[in-house]
Order: sequence, then structure tokens, then C-alpha cells
Amino acid sequence: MRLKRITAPTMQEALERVKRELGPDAVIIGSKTVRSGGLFGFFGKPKVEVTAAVDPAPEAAREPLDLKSREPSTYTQPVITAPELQEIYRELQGMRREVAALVDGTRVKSDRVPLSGALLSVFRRLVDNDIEEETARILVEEVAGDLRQREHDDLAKVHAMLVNKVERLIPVAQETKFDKDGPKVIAMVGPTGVGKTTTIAKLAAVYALSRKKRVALITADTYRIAAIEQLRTYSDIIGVPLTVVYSPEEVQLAIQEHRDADLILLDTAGRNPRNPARMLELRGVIRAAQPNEVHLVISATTKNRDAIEIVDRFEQVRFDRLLITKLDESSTYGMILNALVRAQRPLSYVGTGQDVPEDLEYASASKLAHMIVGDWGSPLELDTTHDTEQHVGYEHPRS
Ligand SMILES: Nc1nc2c(ncn2[C@@H]2O[C@H](COP(=O)(O)OP(=O)(O)OP(=O)(O)O)[C@@H](O)[C@H]2O)c(=O)[nH]1
Ligand SMILES: [Mg+2]
Repeated sequence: MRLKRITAPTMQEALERVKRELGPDAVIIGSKTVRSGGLFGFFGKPKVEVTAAVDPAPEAAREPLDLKSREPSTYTQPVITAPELQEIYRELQGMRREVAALVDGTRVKSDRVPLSGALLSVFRRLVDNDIEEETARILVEEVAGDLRQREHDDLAKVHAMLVNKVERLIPVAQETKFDKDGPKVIAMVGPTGVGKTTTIAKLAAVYALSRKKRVALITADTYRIAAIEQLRTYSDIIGVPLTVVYSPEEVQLAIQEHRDADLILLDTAGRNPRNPARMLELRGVIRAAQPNEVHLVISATTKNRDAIEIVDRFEQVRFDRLLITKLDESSTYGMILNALVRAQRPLSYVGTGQDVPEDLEYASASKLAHMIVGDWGSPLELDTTHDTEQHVGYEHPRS
């Protein structure tokens, strides 16, 4: 039996290659989704890996049967001719292929659910922590592949590996570097009420007061009178200038006006990502400002599906970093991983409360990975459907 492993972007393409390379008699004996390229092979595109087997062609396929040479010697006229026999053989081969394809269809599905026992419980815990099922499955499958079978129940080991893998999936943006070529312009965009203005106030305070940088604020949020007042209050307290702009042209003028600053923070109006007209306005502001960095601000309390939609819809505006606020208000953090996987942009800061400026931190991949995986303080409920082995309660590896 000849075995061959084939990787292709889709199952259909993989099957076509199997047919081409191994012939129509090949039987699929396994398939799985693999990822390559991208960060840790994870941000790369999923591919299908198919293992196929083919038997050397039976003699019948190579040479016509010599029925005449067979016993009994009294044989005079064959009931069936060699060409007819060949035809029947071909028909049988065709049926065999169809059956193989049917079996393969079921196999592909069941291969996608190889988790059982401890690993299934771990998978469920990740999904409970709001990690998308597909991501959770890939993570657990990767951990399972890296560990020996008997280590799958060692939850301390599984937890540590998962944290490590999640950590490697969290790209963190480099800190803004200042140079003498003019100010760095950082813009905040995002849905309404996520903490854009508060985060700008926190950054302004940190850079102006602690780092002694020349900071200027620009707000394009003239949508609500209160929004201007909110930022003006911060600018007065921190002691940095604020310019209010009413059009994309005015944004350019304001940036010009503050050309001696080290850092210009541009606040924008919160936008409902489902409102195309408002999103276009915002795009106009960002295009005019040409910021060095655009941070898409998302609250950690956002539902998974909404976070994905926000990421997708803000693509048209432009963003190069994700900034997560209200970490303190959420009890699960899987959404952060989902948004990162979707956005494929690094994380910049995380907001951890309402206090200006102390409740702002640089994103830490390790800290977030622990939060996303969860600390599994309580023993996991083991799934015993497929695995009846007794399980010992899990102790958190850090405790
Ligand atoms: N708990 C918590 N609250 C926050 C955080 N960041 C901002 N907030 C609060 O969220 C509310 C909205 O904050 P804003 O900064 O006005 O939000 P925004 O995105 O500028 O809102 P719009 O300009 O109206 O779109 C305020 O009550 C903030 O104090 C955070 O990290 N944690
Ligand atoms: Mg605001």
C-alpha cells in the first residue's frame, strides 16, 4: 500500500490532487485542517491535509484474463469474454470509488471532532471563556499534538501549554517612538462609548506630565456638545492645547498648527459601524489627518459577533492597532483573542478602569494570555462520554 499526504487550500482541491497523483483508486484514510504561514502558523490560512492510500493495481487491471487456460479442460466456449470481464471490473472499481467517497465524507466530519476526555473539557472551558469554537479547537488540537497521549489528562501541563500558545498569538505593538521629523499623530476610532476620549486623556496625561512630551489634542467629535466639553476639561487639567475641527480640511490645518508638538492625539466621534454615512465621514477625517497610528478601540464587554463586525467594518476607515478598554468590566476575555485573530493587527494598550491616567496599561501578551485561557481555579468537569478514566481535580499551575 502506498501512502501519500497532500495539503491543499480546500478539501475539493485536495481530493482532486489525490485523484491526479494517486489515481482514481486511492482511498482517503484521514484528513485534518492545518495552518501554515502567519504568526505561529495560526494567523496563516487554514489548509486541508489529506492522507490517501492506494493499493498497487491488481493483476486483473494489467492483463486481460486468459480464461481459456483455466480448468476444466473440457472448456470450449467462455461464458463471459475477457473484454466483458474487464468492463465488469471497471464498474466494480467505480462503485468502490463512490463508496470510498461516501465513507470519506463521514470521516472528514468525525475527524474534526477528535477531542474527548480531558481535552474535550478543556475545549469547553475555552469556549466558555468566549473563545470562538474554531480557535479553541485549533488551540486544543495543537496542544494535543505537542503532548504525548498520556499527558492529555495532565491539566497543569495542558494549561501551561495553552497559555503559552495563546501568548504567542497576541502581537503587541511597539511603543510610539518620537523623532525630530515632526509630531507623531495618533488617532482613536471606534464605536460609541467605548472609551476613546478617556483613553486620549490618559495618554495625554502620561506623555505630558510623566514623560514631559509636548502634547496637543485635536477633536473631530463635534457631534455632541458634551464631547467637546469632556475633552476640554481634560486639556485644561493636564495643561495641553485643544483644537476643535469641523471638517477634514480643518484637521489638516490643526495638525499644521501643532507641528511643534511631539505628540498629537486625535479624538473622533464614536460611530455605529452599521451606519455607512457616518463611517464615510470618519474615513474622510482619517484620510485628511494621515495619522502615524490609528487605534481601533473596542470594549472588552463587546459580544463576540459584534466585535468581529466592528473589526470588519472599521477596515474601510483604517486602523493599525487594536486597543481594548473596560477590561475591568468583563469576566471573560476570549473576545480579545477573536478580535485579534480577525483583525491581524497588534494590540497597543488596555484600559482597566475609569481613572485618568492610572487605568491604562501597555498590552502584555503574557498577562492577557492568562486572562484569556482563564485560571481554571475550579476543577474541570470532565466529559466522560468517550473517556471513563477517573480524573484528579485541577490545580492552577501558578498556585
Ligand atoms: N470601567 C471602565 N470604564 C471606562 C474605561 N474607559 C472608559 N470608560 C468609561 O466609559 C464611558 C465612556 O467613555 P468615553 O471616553 O466618553 O467613550 P468614547 O468612546 O469617547 O464615547 P463617544 O465619544 O461618545 O463615542 C465613560 O464613563 C468612561 O469613564 C475603562 O477602561 N474601564
Ligand atoms: Mg468620545
